[in-house]
Amino acid sequence: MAETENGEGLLARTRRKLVATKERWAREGRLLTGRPSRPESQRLPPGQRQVQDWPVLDLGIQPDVSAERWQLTIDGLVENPVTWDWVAFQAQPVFRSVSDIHCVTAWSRFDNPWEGVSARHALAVVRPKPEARFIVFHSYDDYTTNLPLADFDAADALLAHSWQGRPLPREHGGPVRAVVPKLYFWKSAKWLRRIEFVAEDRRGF
Ligand SMILES: Nc1nc2c(c(=O)[nH]1)N[C@H]1C(S)=C(S)[C@@H](COP(=O)(O)O)O[C@H]1N2
Ligand SMILES: [Mo]
Repeated sequence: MAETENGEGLLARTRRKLVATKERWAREGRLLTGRPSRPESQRLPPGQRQVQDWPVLDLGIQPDVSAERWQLTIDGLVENPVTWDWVAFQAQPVFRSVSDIHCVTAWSRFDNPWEGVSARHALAVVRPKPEARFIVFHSYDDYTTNLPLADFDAADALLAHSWQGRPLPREHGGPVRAVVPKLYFWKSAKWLRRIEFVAEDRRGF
């Protein structure tokens, strides 16, 4: 592989650029909205445009994680850390919910039917310790994002493997992504690999 003068490989350089992009999105998102939560008063928040298609937003790296190779670890400040492979994940109770997507780049998509494992079931399994206040999603493309545990602990939040009755396509985060409808979509990590419970807020993307 081509190396630059300082020995940094092409892949590392690409990744660094992509990470900078994501950090910029996160800053812009904060500027736009002030906070990751979207206003709950109107179905279409101010400045948002409703779309019928489903735009793809990521770093341009869409990791090819087959269901056979995929694993999700839920750990950190929990009583019962778990690692679920595909078979174990599928053995959890089935959960379905329909919710709207709001991206800080100003598009919204209404009525998305999701299927997967509910956030509340995952929480019941791992049992967060009292000092756990935030969670960090870690993804297979090295994306990380942090959110208050209270926002994940919502009746409509889930770890989704299907959308509109079909397996979640790779570009939208398959095999499994987080869906936290209460927050803008950049908090809904695609290609989910790990959910870490932490005491303090941490800068993610
Ligand atoms: N792993 C990972 N998750 C991610 C992202 C990403 O780049 N990597 N982008 C975020 C952003 S900014 C948005 S708007 C949504 C986009 O999801 P979509 O491509 O399925 O529309 O995923 C979020 N989750
Ligand atoms: Mo986004």
